[in-house]
Amino acid sequence: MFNWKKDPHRRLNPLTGDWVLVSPHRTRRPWQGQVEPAAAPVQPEYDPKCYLCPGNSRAGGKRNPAYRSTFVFENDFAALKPGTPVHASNRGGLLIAESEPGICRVLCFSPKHNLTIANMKPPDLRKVVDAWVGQYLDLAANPGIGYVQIFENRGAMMGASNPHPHCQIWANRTPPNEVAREQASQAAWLERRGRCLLCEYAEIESAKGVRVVEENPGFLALVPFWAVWPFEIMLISKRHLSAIDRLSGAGRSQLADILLRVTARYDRLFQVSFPYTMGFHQRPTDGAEHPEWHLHAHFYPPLLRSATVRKFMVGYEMLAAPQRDITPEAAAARLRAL
Ligand code: H2U
Ligand code: ZN
Repeated sequence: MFNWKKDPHRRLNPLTGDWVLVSPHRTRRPWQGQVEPAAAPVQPEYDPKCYLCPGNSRAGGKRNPAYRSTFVFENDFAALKPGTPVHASNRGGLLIAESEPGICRVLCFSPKHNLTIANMKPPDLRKVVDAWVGQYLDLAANPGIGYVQIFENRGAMMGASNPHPHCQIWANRTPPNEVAREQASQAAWLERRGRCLLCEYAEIESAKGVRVVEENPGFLALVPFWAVWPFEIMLISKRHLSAIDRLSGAGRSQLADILLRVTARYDRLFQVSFPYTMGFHQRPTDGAEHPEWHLHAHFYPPLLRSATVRKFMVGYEMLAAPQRDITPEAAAARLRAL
């Protein structure tokens, strides 16, 4: 008899079409590999050397205003530039390239250098949600922008260049790979079943409850059935909304609330400020209605079994398929129990 808790199996991610290998019996193997530094140093509320603190000079030479809430600026080292000349080339169907215009911004969540989402006040985090909506709409109004990716790299382990609470916004012409794959899956599902993929998925998870970690009237936070990262979490809007601009005032506060709950749980898991990459997936900004799109966010945290042992995506994962040991159900149970 097949046992989900013990027997190796693979699970399908219906959003991307990828399979993940689940090997629950491997959790007991010893670890003699790399160990991460235990805890980041305690930060001051204001750091005179921080590029993002109010009133300080940035690396590009510009000076930040004495901001008191959120603050947005154009990334001084933008990966995408608005005036990129048009170009497309194709050699034999193998060497294919095209120019990619876009805009990159940085959004500081708070003037306080030592905060993280997990310890912000709900009304202050609501202002961050309002800023995300404002940026989404502002960038969407640009006819050259087809997709707006909002993401936060939290913690040095995830490559964040600075502990000051902030996120990045990269907006470009073409929906990027992950978004394009999710869009194709959601569109095909809607076409085939006449319903939204994530609406149906959220119903299944709500009814079962085994992978749900947190919820409020607007959002469900769960470890997806197909999670790759050990403590991966997906936030799903309970209502069918294509993007954050469709959230009501209450919906924006519910988003702030679920973000606080999830990040606070993460911080309690290994008693450290939990590193992760988080970002929203939502309706492309090409002007179409996109009924297939269902607003959601992914949290991809690297920690595996303690504050100092992280998951590496190498070896089999680079060459073949992602793999996990602890089951998504076990991960959800641990997060729920905190
Ligand atoms: P990350 O911590 O996720 O790397 O985001 C910080 C961004 O801030 C990064 O993209 C930008 C970097 O280019 N930045 C500036 O635009 N100006 C600065 O003075 C420092 C950092
Ligand atoms: Zn700072």
